[in-house]
Amino acid sequence: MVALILLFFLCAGVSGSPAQTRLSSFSGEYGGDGGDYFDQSSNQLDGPMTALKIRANDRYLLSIQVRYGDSWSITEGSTMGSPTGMELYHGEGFVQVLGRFGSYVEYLAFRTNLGRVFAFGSSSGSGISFEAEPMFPNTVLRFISGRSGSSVNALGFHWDEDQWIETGNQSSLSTQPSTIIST
Ligand code: MMA
Repeated sequence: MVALILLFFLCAGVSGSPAQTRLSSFSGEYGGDGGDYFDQSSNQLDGPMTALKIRANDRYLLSIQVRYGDSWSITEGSTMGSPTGMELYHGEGFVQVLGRFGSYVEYLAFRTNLGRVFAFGSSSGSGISFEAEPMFPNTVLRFISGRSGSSVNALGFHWDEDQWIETGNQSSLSTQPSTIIST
């Protein structure tokens, strides 16, 4: 009987918490199946995304490196030549990624909750276009996964809450197309 009562409370504890909503979602994977799989989920422990460094040639992305809090991830792809970078403000996060891919990731344009857009790679080409957005409002890009070798074969985008992000006005911003800043 004691065991039954215990079981009841255990089950109630698991199923009776409707307030605990899931806010994470995934977009992707966009790209080809070459290279090796990588996953930066554990980099989230260093903090939210704060900066990007990307290398690209005139056809596709050669590398991607992400800063989480104050710590840079390892470089996925090639480390030859100099990357182009961008930094987020405190309280700013990515709310949309537009891109194009074939066997490699060819183009990426990151849009933030403040409406800023940062584009990398060649904006024209024959690849397949994609538009990645979080499923839940007021969530942002928390980490990436994908496939890489000597270049960036594929990317996936993992969205979730970020305690530092200003919430409440994301939907009004997300309908506004913004200028693409070429890098
Ligand atoms: C390597 C290898 C491939 C991958 C390319 C581009 C040069 O080959 O990892 O599988 O497609 O790099 O990343």
